[in-house]
Amino acid sequence: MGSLFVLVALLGACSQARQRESDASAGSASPDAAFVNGGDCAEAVEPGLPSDAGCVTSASGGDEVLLVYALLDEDSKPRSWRLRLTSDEHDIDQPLRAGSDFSYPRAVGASDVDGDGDQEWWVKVMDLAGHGAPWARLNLFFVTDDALTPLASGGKPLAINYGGISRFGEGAECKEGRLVLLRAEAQNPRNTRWTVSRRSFELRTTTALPSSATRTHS
Ligand SMILES: [Ca+2]
Repeated sequence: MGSLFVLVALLGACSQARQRESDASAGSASPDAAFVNGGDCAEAVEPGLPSDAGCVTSASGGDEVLLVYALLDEDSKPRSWRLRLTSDEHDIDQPLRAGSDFSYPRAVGASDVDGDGDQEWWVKVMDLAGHGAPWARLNLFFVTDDALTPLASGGKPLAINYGGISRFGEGAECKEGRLVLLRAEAQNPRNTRWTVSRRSFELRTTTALPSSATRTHS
């Protein structure tokens, strides 16, 4: 149970067949991102971005491209973050309320979570530390009118955690039109007994409604 598993669950199982294998950045953070949390930002080279933009990551799906980028201060550090979605249909550029001095947001990938044929967008909004391993929190953005709107539950963006070590992991999957948040935890020192919890949500446009919660032991 590791981060590879949960990433596959997020970006594989939630994707429809039309997501192209050739989309180099779909399914993962941009491999060429030349910055680290808390570090200096390289200036943006992508066309159409402000002159003070930097720390750019991208994801693509079909003809759509999502950029996550920062507006930089005079020390090449982020002072705010933005999302930009471009395609034949969309030209959206808006604030992204995420990020801190030690946690820089990134574009992660695209998948059609609700099965309506339109892409939704995974964005890492926070880095977490747990069990000595990197952990991350994602939000899922839907394209609504001329905006990117995060999937929400209880009036807040739904936190979708992923990460893992040999005996504990979190992730998500799509199952029968629902988004399911997963957590698995070993119950003995040899990792031969596990408890897996599943919290299932129905998707109503951009609202995630809790529908069931189960816990199984194996
Ligand atoms: Ca969709």
